[in-house]
Amino acid sequence: MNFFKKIFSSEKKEDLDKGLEKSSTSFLSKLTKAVAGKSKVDDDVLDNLEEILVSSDVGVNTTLKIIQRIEARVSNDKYLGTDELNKILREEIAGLLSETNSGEASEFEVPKDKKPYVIMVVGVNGVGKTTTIGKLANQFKKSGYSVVLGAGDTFRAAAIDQLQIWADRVGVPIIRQQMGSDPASVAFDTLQSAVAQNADVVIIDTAGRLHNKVGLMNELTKIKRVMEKVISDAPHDVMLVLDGSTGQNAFEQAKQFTAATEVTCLAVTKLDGTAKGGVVIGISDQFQIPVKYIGVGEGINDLQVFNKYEFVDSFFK
Ligand SMILES: Nc1nc2c(ncn2[C@@H]2O[C@H](COP(=O)(O)OP(=O)(O)O)[C@@H](O)[C@H]2O)c(=O)[nH]1
Ligand SMILES: [Mg+2]
Repeated sequence: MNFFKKIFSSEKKEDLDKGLEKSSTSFLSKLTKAVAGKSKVDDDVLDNLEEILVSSDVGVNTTLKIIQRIEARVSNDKYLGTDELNKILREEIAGLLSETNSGEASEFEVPKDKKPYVIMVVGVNGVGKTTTIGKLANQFKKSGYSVVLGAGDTFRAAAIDQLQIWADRVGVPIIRQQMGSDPASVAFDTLQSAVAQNADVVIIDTAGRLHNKVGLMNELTKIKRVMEKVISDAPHDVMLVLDGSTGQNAFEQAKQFTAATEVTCLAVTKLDGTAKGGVVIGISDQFQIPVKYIGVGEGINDLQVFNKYEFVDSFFK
C-alpha cells in the first residue's frame, strides 16, 4: 500500500516539477545573476532580490515581507553567505505559505461531517472554472465519492454544454436548465437532487461576468442564500478560480471577488506554460486564503491538491 502511495506521489511531484519548470527556471536564473560575484548577502543583493520577487509576480506586499524577514536574518548573521540565500528563501516562503495553508493535504478529500459537501465555484470567464470542476469531479470520483454537478453558468448555452461534456467524460450526473434560467434555481435543484441521491459532493459552476460588480455580488449572494434553504450551512466552500498565467491580473480579480463574496479557498490554474507561478505565494499571503488546488495542464488528471512543501521544492528546482 505504502509502496503504491509512494509511486503515486512521486508521479505527482514530477508533474508539478514539469508544470512549474518555466517559473522555476526564470526565478533561479535571475537569482543566480543577482548573486554573481557576491559572497555575502548585502544591501545590493537584497535590492536585486526584491526586484526578482516582484518581477516573479510574488506581489509587492509579500515581497517586502520576505525581504524584511531576510534582512532580520542578515542582521543576526552579518556574514550570511549568498550560497545560503536559496535555502533561506525557501524557508521563508514555506513559512509564509504555512500561515494560510495549514494542512499538508495531498489527497482529494471531503470533510467527513459534510454530506453532501457543497462547493460553489466562482471566477471570471476563461480562468478555468468549468475545466477545474471537471478535473475535480474526476478526482473525487476516483477517490470513491459520488458527485453531482450543477450548471449554474446559465449565461451562455456553450457553458452548460461544456460542463455536460465533462460530466459525461467523468461519468457523474449533472443538473441543468436552459440557457438564461436563474442560476439560483439551478443551484437549488442541484442540492435537492444531491440530497435525494445521498451524494457526497456537489460542485456548482457559476457565470463569471464582472462588468457589473453590483450585479455579480447580488447574484452570488442570491445563489448562496437559496442553497441555505436546502442545506443550512451550504455552500461549505466558495472556491475562487484564478488564472495563474495572468500574474497581476489575478491579484486584481482576487481583490474584486473577495470584496463581492466570502471566498474560502482558491484554485490557481494554468501554472504550466507560465513563468508567473510566484502568484501562488503572493495571493495566498496577501488575501490570507488557502490555495486548495492548482492546475498544471488541460488534461483530466492535471489538477493537484496544493501542498506548500512540494510547491516550494518545485519552485526552487
Ligand atoms: N494549460 C492549461 N490550461 C487550462 C488549465 N485549466 C483550464 N485551462 C484551459 O483554459 C480554458 C478556459 O477554461 P474554462 O474551464 O472554460 O474556463 P471558465 O470560463 O472559467 O469556465 C480552456 O481552454 C481550458 O482547457 C490549466 O491548468 N492549464
Ligand atoms: Mg465555464
